[in-house]
Amino acid sequence: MNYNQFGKVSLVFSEEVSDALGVGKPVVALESNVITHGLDYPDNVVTAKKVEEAVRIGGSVPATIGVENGRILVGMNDACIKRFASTPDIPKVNSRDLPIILAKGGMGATTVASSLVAAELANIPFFASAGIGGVHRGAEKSMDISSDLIQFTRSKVAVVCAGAKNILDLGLTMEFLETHCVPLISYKSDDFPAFYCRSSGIRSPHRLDEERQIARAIKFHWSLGNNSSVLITSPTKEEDAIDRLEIDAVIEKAVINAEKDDVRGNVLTKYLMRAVDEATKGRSSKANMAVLINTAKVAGRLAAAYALLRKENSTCNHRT
Ligand code: PSU
Ligand code: MN
Repeated sequence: MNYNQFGKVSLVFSEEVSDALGVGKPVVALESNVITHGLDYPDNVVTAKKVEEAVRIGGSVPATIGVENGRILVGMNDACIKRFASTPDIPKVNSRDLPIILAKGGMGATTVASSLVAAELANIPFFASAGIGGVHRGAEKSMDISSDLIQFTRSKVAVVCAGAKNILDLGLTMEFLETHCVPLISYKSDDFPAFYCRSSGIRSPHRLDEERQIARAIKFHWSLGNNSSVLITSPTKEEDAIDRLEIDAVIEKAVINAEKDDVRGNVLTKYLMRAVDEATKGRSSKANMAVLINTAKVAGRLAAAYALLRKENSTCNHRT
């Protein structure tokens, strides 16, 4: 072991991401847990590439995050995405697990939480994930609150998502965000979305319809001295959405079954998502893909708007 490197985190940038960061082009970080645990092979490869393409269409460069050989990858090429998508048993790595995986020198699929840690280290202020983790139903007893939420209170990264799946307690999830002063902005919608449902039925605290205004709000949050995230939600398109009542009934059954089967801890999220996929006979996986792609496109646009604002501001400051 090279002790000169003791405890030093290695970030391995893809060429595309490194070039983009070098010239100040907007970059959007993406998680890899959705590739390894959210979808099956080979759908996961196809989807991961479509998500990356959607970020590019939005005007930014995608940087899929993962851990390989104890190093943090910032940006994956096609071969790398395929490796993550097809290697069995890559562990799900949240912020708690990250230092241990780095010490072991292994592979790891990063959740929203650990991807934010990596994005911040890599100086990438934008991240996209269709569905964030949140407060689980029954959390008053289980205390199962996703570390994604805790990480939002610690990482200066703007997070674009389609809300969270209704497998969670979305009301409590929003309460948590408010308590911890994490701004929540809903883009072009009044309500907090619930992944493939355009509305969770819960009103969002803020709606903004202009990308530039969202970019300004993000900048203000950090100018005010906050070292935390800003959450931006964007609902899936009307034609791709699933009716909330239909999904709610399925989820309620899945939650009861999870309790019966004694499923808890970090495997619960996957268990519930799979149960919904099965009950809707693949309809939800199709809707799933649409949400992932739409969120990535919106994130690409918002990151571009933010980068433009930052550039204008720095040229303006030079002149004065
Ligand atoms: N929600 C989804 N799809 C996902 C996840 C959440 O709709 O794939 C994944 C993400 O990687 C998220 C993680 O960061 O689950 C949260 O897991 P937990 O609830 O164990 O913190
Ligand atoms: Mn959990």
